[in-house]
Amino acid sequence: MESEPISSPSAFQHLMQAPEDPIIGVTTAFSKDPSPVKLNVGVGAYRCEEGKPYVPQVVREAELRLLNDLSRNKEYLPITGNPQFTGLSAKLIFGEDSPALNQKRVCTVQCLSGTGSIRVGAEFLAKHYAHKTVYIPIPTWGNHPTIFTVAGLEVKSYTYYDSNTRGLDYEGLLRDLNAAPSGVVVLLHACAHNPTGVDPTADQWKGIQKLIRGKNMLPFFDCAYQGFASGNLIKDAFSVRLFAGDGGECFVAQSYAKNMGLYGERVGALSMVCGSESVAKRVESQVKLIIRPLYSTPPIHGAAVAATVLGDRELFNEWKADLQGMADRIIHMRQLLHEALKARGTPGDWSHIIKQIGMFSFTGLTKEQVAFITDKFHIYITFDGRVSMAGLSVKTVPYLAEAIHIAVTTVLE
Ligand code: PLA
Repeated sequence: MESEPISSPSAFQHLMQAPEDPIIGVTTAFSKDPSPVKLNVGVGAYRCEEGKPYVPQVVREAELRLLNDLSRNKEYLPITGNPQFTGLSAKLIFGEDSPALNQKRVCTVQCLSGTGSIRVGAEFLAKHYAHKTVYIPIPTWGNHPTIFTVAGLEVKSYTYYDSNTRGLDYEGLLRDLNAAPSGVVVLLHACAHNPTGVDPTADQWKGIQKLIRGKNMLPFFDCAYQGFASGNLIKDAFSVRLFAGDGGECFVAQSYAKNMGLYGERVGALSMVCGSESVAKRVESQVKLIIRPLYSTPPIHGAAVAATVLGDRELFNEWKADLQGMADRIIHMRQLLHEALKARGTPGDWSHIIKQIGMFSFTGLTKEQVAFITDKFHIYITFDGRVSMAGLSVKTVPYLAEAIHIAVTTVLE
């Protein structure tokens, strides 16, 4: 006979049901939907033309090499991670001939993908930096304010996007950062700004650099899409190299989730460009004290894969070609969606779809229109109207265009 479960009072009775994450929750809802026509363009995850998750061939090759190398073991990595990986990551973002690297002013540590790298950097700043405020763009990736807040920094914002022009509000950005106190931390998206797909031009970056350096602020770059914006790793590192090359200090969080397709492997790095070699050494000793009680040491596998690709000329070249292919496919999806909307005569100017850069299109769809599209068409989009172009294919573009057309023509804004 089965005994009745005993219901005892819980110490957690007072807990409220927490809301789903606005991005990850979209994938959860998508997974539960039984519809055969469902489409997930919420989370930024690259899909191949067949709509399937994509593992680059170089990653498979690197994994095979690692598997066959019987000299490899499973011992703990150092607290700062795989030294081959961190060295190669720093070169990838700062460039082979980077003065900061040559002067040994950079401390790079392996962290848990982009999120973990930003978090470790934020924890470090909350503990050791004189100013406890970070300025983030409006809008920005939804996790940014939370990461900095839980680390103990005060989060303030600066103007970034102009919803009328669907472009950068450069004047607003300069105005807000000018009005901010000297010395504060400023979060910048290195390229392919999420969610807007709007990046400053080279000249605008120089203007931002002048302002930030003039006010002795600390730039903190989130670089989650190197190679995904233009298809070119060097081009996409322009903003970071500009700041790292001017002799000043900056932080850079790198993620290999998107550009190497290593999402769930959690591969990333935090680089702290310091004023001198001796400061960089002390910074490294202190960042270890942050990491050790958090997760002790980072995982081995993903960083070994990335290091194998980055450190082998043949694999590296193959990866570059693959990146170009992924970026080109995304650009093609932009063109197709734009054409499909124009062909339907969908009201509005949709040229921003082809102008925006990177993985996402910030469509301008309202919350209500998104809810309508998800409800009627089983197409999953984040509520801010951001569509992951990397989740589309030649086959699914017309379906999305149709859904957008009907939503825009029937749902009041
Ligand atoms: N920074 C930005 C700007 C991002 O868009 C993301 C991921 C990250 C950092 C962190 O990625 P990582 O920790 O996996 O390296 N943004 C995704 C996924 C792709 C997510 O929200 O977690 C997005 O759909 O916005």
